[in-house]
This record gives sequence, structure tokens and C-alpha cells, in this order.
Amino acid sequence: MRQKVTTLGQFIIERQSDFPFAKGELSRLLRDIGIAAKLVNREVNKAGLVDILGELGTTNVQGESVKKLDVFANDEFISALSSGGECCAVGSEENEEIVSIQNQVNKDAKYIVCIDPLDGSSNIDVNVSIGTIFSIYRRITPSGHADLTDFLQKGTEQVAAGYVIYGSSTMLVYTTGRGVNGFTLDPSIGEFCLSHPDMRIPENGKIYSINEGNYVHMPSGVKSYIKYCQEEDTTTGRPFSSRYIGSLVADFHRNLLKGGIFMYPATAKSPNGKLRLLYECNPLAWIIEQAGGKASDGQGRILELKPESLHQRTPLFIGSSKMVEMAEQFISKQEA
Ligand code: AHM
Ligand code: MG
Repeated sequence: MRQKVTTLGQFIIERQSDFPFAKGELSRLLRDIGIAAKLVNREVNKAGLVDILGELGTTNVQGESVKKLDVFANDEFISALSSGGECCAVGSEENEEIVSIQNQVNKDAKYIVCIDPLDGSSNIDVNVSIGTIFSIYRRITPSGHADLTDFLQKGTEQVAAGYVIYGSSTMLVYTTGRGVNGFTLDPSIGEFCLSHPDMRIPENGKIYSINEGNYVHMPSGVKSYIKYCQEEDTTTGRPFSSRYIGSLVADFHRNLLKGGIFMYPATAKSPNGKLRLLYECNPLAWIIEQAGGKASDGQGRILELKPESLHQRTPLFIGSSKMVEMAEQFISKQEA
């Protein structure tokens, strides 16, 4: 018997009743993000051909200008969100300021979107997995242009969050607060199809992911936790395996499926860590919580942090709940 396939579009419509308000609007917004992701995926898949077709920043043989992939992704997502009519402003890693959307389609657009259009910049040119991360909030200003206050909401206020991983296959994973579901792009039909329903992260794992090249610059509590991961102990299955891709989405996705912890702590060079609260940490923090895991800045829940600026950074410890708790314990001992 042929297996029933549920596409992302069908799934979003089936789950509309999950949303406490504005059912159709949020569905359309998610659908627009899915469409832009497919366009970005197409370009990511032919990234290696760019050198044949023309150099970055110039024109290719068809006379089209060749954009850098991260700029292309940013343009593609902003354009999809603009034409969809449900989003009134975008905060993107690629734009210093909020991008206000003049909505011809819908003057009452109620949502704002935070996005890292193409994360893992060091892996773009070398055929290693990269990703898109997004987060959706309801605007809090009543009307007119959205402003920074709409963006400086706590992660607990998110109404949807997700990521796309452009890997050996392309997947879109998202939550609206009722669990986490993953969809794999079937290139033969050009649709994201439900492949990972109700994703759960194991409570404990055997993988730790951190850029150990920064070891000397790390706080002593984090150093002690790394040493703990490396020690021999049969009851806890240590030493754990170290796995670090350098693309947050890819490292996160692997640990979500297998169990593990990803860490990007404060370092002497970056006292607030490297990763951005609004469009990297908050969306993944909500997804991991919805999958049964935890996300912390070392002291407390990421989702409870009150943002103060659009591109704010934070340390991040995210993954299997027991592992994040253990990392927090090592950090609090160091501070005591
Ligand atoms: P980017 O937004 O410039 O791509 O930086 C974010 C990336 C994350 O994907 C990844 O987890 C991290 O930077 C890796 O940083 P590092 O090279 O310092 O280990
Ligand atoms: Mg990024």
C-alpha cells in the first residue's frame, strides 16, 4: 500500500486550530517561509557552479548578477515575507536596522519576523551544511510602522520558530508551541514532506559540541565541564564524543536527533558569546524546549532573557536536559 504523504502546506492547515489567534495569517506566513526556503535551497545546491557561471559580485553568462549566497537568501526571505502580506517588519542578521515592510497587500499585518537567512557562513563555500533560522512574534505596537519594541520581546512570546537545514537532504523543522515537527524536501516533487513527526530529544546524550580551539579563553566552569565530558566513567558512558561542524543549525539538528549538548560560551574575546539572541538562540531554545530539552545562557533559561538590542549576543548551552543541567552546575560552582 502506498504510504500517505503529508506536505508542509497540508500539515500547516491541519494544525491551524493550534493557534490561539489569527489562524490563517500565521499559516500563510509559515507557508511563505517554506517557499523562500525552497528557492534558497536551489541556489545552495548549485553553489559550487557559481565559479563556472561567473564570479561573485559580477554577472554570469546569462547576464544575471551573481549575489553572495547569504545576500541572496536574505533578499529571498524578505521578498517572500513582503509579498505574503502578513509580516510588517523583519529583523535580520544581514541588516543593521529593522526592515520595515510597506504592506500593499495587508495594511494590518500583525507579525514580525527575526531571521538569520543563511547561518554557518564559514561553511558556505566548502559544501558543508548550512541553515536558516527564523522566529515569529505578534507585534505589540498597535499600528503604523513596527519599531524596536516589537522586536525586543522575550523568547517566551514567540508564536512560531523554526529552521531549515541545507544538508545531505534539506529539512524544515518548526514549532508553534505544540511539539516539534520535521519535514524533508522531496526534490522530485518540490515539497517538504512530514518525515519526523513529534521530535523529542533524548534526556541525556553522549555528544558534546563546542569550538575547543577557544579553550584557553573560556570561563573555568566551562573548561571543567569539558574535562568532565572527556573523563573515563563507565556508569555515564564517558568519555563523550566531540562533534562540531561550525554551523549552528547542523550541530543543533544532530544533537536534537541523537542527544547531546551544544555550547558557545562567553570567551575572553567575546564576553557575551558569539551567537545572537533574537534570531539564533531564541528560536532554537523554544524548539529544544518543545522537544523536551533545555537552553540556558549558563545561569538561566534563554527564553527568559529580556532583549535590549536587535543584534544582542548571548552565551548558549542547548540540548539534552540532563547535560545542560550538568553544564550549569559546573558554571555555578565556578562562580560560587
Ligand atoms: P555566522 O552567523 O557568521 O554564520 O556565525 C554563526 C556561526 C554558527 O553557525 C556556529 O555555531 C558558529 O558561528 C561557529 O563559530 P566558530 O567558528 O567561532 O566556532
Ligand atoms: Mg548566524
